[in-house]
Amino acid sequence: YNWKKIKDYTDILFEEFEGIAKITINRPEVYNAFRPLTNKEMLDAMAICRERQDIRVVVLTGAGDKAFCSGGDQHAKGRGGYVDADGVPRLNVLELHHAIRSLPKPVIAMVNGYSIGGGNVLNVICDLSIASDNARFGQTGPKVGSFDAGFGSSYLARCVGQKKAREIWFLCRQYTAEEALDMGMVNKVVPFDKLEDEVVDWCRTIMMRSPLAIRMIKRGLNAELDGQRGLMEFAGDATLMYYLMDEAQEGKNAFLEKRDPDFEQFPKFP
Ligand code: 2NE
Repeated sequence: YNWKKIKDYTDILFEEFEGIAKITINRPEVYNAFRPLTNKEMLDAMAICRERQDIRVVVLTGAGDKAFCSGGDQHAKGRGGYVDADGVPRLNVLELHHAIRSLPKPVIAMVNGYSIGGGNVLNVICDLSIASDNARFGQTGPKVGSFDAGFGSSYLARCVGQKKAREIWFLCRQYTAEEALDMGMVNKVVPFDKLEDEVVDWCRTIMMRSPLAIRMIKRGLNAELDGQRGLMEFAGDATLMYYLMDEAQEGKNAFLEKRDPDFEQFPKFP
């Protein structure tokens, strides 16, 4: 595939091909663990994906054949969070969780190896997950002094069920790609050398579907878990669609023309 660079970063690669944006965590020496800078760069890339109308699907992956992402970089973990050059402890991966859920376009995890700790939380939060047969999944928090009781637990439980989610977090074991498939943590498993082909194929199929319909489905599925914030985003898109209608234009025009609006002319559906 003819991936073209969108922007230069330190910790990630950001490329595009035929409407697909690919964000690759590029820290193979630490199995693609993230530090605050990595998350800051992924957030910047996600913001570009949101703005650019020609980007229809986003793929998240890791560099190399060993790991998708091994979670927070343990070398950067200080007191109170992960620490970069500025010395401030942060947990800004949570902002990335929100960006993935809030992006009105599908985000697909292309899981090319270990999907561990906060890395597996990213896999879980993506809308769809396609894994290579060498991938291994698991949470490590209670073993290494961490936990994600947010989407990393609640949405995981929506995917695999409450009992399995508790097992995954309480025991901190690893699971094969086939086990992850069986429990609903990924959508499909393919041989490693077919992984990108499969993901591009899924992206191409999605891009033949109605973007607005997919956007509303994502909003609706999110809203169930996201409470008032989810409803706000669902409602925001309802407003977007209302603004596309003559009825909304009439209200604005009447104000600007200093007359009463004529809403009688519009259909009232049963
Ligand atoms: C991923 C795993 C299971 C791989 O094991 P193995 O034996 O195949 O490889 P190895 O030798 O452990 O790792 C290869 C290199 O990558 C580094 C290692 O230190 C090693 O480097 P060298 O010693 O050869 O120089 N590496 C791997 N993961 C790293 C990490 N997360 N940070 C820094 N360096 C890392 C095995 O490596 C593993 O279990 N990794 C740790 C996974 C982990 O516990 N992640 C953090 C969980 S907490 C978290 O992510 C989190 C959260 O729970 C809530 C909010 C935010 C974050």
